[in-house]
Amino acid sequence: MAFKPALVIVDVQEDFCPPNGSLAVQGGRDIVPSINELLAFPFAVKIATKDFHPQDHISFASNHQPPNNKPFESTITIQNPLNPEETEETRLWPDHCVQGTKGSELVPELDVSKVQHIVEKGQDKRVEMYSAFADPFTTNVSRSNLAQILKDVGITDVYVVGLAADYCVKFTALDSVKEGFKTWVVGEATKAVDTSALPEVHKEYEKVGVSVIGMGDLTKVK
Ligand code: VGL
Ligand code: ZN
Repeated sequence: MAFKPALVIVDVQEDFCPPNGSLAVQGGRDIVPSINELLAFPFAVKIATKDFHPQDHISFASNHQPPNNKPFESTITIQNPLNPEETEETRLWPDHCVQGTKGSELVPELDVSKVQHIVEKGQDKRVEMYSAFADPFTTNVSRSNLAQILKDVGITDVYVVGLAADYCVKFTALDSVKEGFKTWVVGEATKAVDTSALPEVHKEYEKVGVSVIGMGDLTKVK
């Protein structure tokens, strides 16, 4: 198959960026110049994703009872709504990226004029969905149209950038492999909630064949 690359820009939204984001990732805004550089490259398709939650989303600490409702600290067990025997342990967060709020907007520095599709995710209040493709349950409860967009264009290779490296970027890259795409993460165009988690993330990438590359390693695309 001929090389046909896509750029997937994950969740570069106000709530994930300093100074005012409710779930600000340190240095989150600093990756935007690199992403804009990538947006000038001839990818076959360029997509931006948005975490896009209802106010009553299960991942918000504010929707749970004390004492197990501390943002960044508490974890809860989520049951697959379609199969109660399947469960998932997940972390609680401050309210973030609520549909219709300023915090849910893509940051204005991002050159969205070069993006062809905006994919929203995380709308189902019952499940956490870090991946821009689907929630983590075996019988997916919620799927976005991302896989369909990429398959319709005949994409072979997916380049993932954005926020956050240890959550939505990670799970989007891992699902991209599952969907059959050769998958690359541009390290300089991501930032992590917890930098100390990155060695473990990179090990998971190695296991499934995701390659972490630098801005200088995109000669195939250019
Ligand atoms: C994300 C935490 C909660 C992300 C989304 O975009 O990485 N992290 N929701
Ligand atoms: Zn979220």
